[in-house]
Amino acid sequence: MREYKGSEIRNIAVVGHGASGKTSLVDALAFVSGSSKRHGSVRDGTALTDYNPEEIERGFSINLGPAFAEWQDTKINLIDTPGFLDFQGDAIAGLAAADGALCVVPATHGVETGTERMFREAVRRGDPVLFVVSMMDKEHADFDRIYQQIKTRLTNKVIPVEIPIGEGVDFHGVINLFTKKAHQFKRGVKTGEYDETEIPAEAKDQFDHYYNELIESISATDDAMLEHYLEGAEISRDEAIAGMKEAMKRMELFPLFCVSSELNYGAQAVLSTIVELMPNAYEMEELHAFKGAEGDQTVEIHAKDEAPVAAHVFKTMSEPHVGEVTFFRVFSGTINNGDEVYNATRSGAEKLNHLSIAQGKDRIEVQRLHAGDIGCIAKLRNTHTNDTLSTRQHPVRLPLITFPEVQISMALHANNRADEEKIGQGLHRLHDEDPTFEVHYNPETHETIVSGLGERHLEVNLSKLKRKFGVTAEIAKPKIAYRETIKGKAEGQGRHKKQSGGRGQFGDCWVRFAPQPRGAGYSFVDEIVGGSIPRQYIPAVDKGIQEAAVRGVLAGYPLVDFKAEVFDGSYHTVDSNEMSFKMAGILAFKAVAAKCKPVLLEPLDELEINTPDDYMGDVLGDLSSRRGQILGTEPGDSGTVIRAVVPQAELHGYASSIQSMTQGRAFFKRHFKGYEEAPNEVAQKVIEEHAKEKEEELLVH
Ligand SMILES: Nc1nc2c(ncn2[C@@H]2O[C@H](COP(=O)(O)OP(=O)(O)OP(=O)(O)O)[C@@H](O)[C@H]2O)c(=O)[nH]1
Ligand SMILES: [Mg+2]
Repeated sequence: MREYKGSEIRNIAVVGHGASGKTSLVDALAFVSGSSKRHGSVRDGTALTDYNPEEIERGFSINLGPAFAEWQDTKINLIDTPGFLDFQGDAIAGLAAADGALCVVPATHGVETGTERMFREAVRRGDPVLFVVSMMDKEHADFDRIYQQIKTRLTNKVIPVEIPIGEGVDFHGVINLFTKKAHQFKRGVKTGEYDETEIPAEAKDQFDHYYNELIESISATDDAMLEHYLEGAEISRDEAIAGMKEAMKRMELFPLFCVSSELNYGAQAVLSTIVELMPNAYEMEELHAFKGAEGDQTVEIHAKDEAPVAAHVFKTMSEPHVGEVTFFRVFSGTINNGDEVYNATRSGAEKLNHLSIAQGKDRIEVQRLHAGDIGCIAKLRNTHTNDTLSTRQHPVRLPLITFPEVQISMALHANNRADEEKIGQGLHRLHDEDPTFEVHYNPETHETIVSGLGERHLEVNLSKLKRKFGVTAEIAKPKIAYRETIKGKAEGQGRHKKQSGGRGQFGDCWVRFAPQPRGAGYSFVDEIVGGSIPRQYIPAVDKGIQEAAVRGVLAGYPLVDFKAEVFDGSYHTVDSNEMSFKMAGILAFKAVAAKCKPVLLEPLDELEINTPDDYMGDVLGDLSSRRGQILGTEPGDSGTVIRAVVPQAELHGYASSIQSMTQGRAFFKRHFKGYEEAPNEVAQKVIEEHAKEKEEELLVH
């Protein structure tokens, strides 16, 4: 393969709703260009970019998939992205590595929530977007309907540049409005070959209609051209294309194309359009002027071969036998095979042996990557997603990709206790590979908690854990980390006396407990006067109280936010020791805490929910059925933002329930807010459950 300069490269992320035909389109584009030798299919498990066993088994994309198509002296880097919400992290990462997006909308289902979300994300980044209506060969395919839908639901700046000849089973050609030519595909062959013809007579009216609309739209984005047009002058093809390209960069126009990836119809036209209309990596600089950090200084990053190297890691994937593969986008400088680079994020050197580019699962070694290109490398020592590779002289850190926040959490239990360590390592590796998959240990409930974007996301990670690390685990509803506290004051005695043969044990203390404000924790005050307890034993009383407090008095949960004062006691010159005073502390806790009106505290989360207004009523109603307290509502980007505080115990399954309530259009962030007293009926239930568990434990032992 020859070397490509930034001006000869296009970096394109392929985005859209789940099952919209993205993977099939990438396969078709790479195939018709000749860069991929085989026309793969998602259905057969042979698609170029769905090569992971988890993807083949399920028939949808999970990881972003790298591919390329060499076309018209240009290398088009294609990043296939997953459409399902659960794997959105990789779609965001794919966009971050690209300079523009193909937004795929199926001719049958049209615009869905995933289309909307990814289109908005691309626009938010300032990327030019090209719409592709996919699956034109399918029954009920309807180009016009999809065009209107995109117009009303996504943007009224969408404009067809290509129109189909025939639809559904009759789909057999496309008319390009710029070239004013038709491509009539050869029936019975699936390689996308066509005859270029004049516009067929039966399509003339349709052509005229769309052609005028296109030229009018382009002219409207440029004053000089508009004047020209209004004077009745002919707008040339080159003028129209140049105008379109500029308008796309400013997001004033979004062209629309149509294809059938199954038949490879229309794929060549999409490739040519990417070359012609999408900005190259150098041109993108004016749009995505990048800044990085060198120490505390902000530095500009230029897409220039002679500038210092700065490459951003947008994905890592670990595979058995291969190790970790790191995917990066070169934002500036030139990288040569064998170069040593510096990971400024982790302050470590890395050697780039076997510098490669990826075509699906295959890696092709290259000698050099120029500014603007995308590459990959296996077996780096310590480099992870979101790190920047640069040089020791200019240790730059590029801005981080902001990944979506986790939506659900579950407890993970190893099927086999002996596997626990391996599972821990595996989970951390999976997190490195996918930052939206998080792992932490909850010391209060003694559970390993895995969090992600949805149930499917966690399920897939369990499969990866099994395949890559050979260990199995199950997930279950996580335990709630309740706590206890006291509402009243009381005092009492803890007296420990034991006489068993030789030397005895004796410790005796009087303590007073009082509530402290929420979050204040525990404090201990020594009020002993006159040495009724010798100095050296007082810390033991404190220790005893703290140890007993961990197990609470109501339901076995830690008792928090109280003050303990030790104000009297007695001792024995021979039998007293630290151990006996610790026991006295434990006994004092049990005696006194129970008298201080103990109550159960439950953990609460604060939610920030973004919902389209149509679903406001449902979302609010549901929150109140979950004992939610609404803090306020305000207008948001796409509807209303609701802020609410909801007990964690009521939030299990919230992510899926809000998805189904709002047809996947709402999203939320959730973070721990604090503890509050649980209502009586909730507390009673928890206390009863604890009593039952204890009883069962006693029966077992
Ligand atoms: N008839 C027909 N079927 C298609 C076409 N494109 C895709 N399909 C089928 O539609 C289904 C979904 O296609 P994919 O390419 O996997 O869609 P995707 O957008 O990558 O889906 P996710 O990875 O889940 O986001 C598969 O069964 C494809 O075989 C097409 O042009 N014509
Ligand atoms: Mg896919």
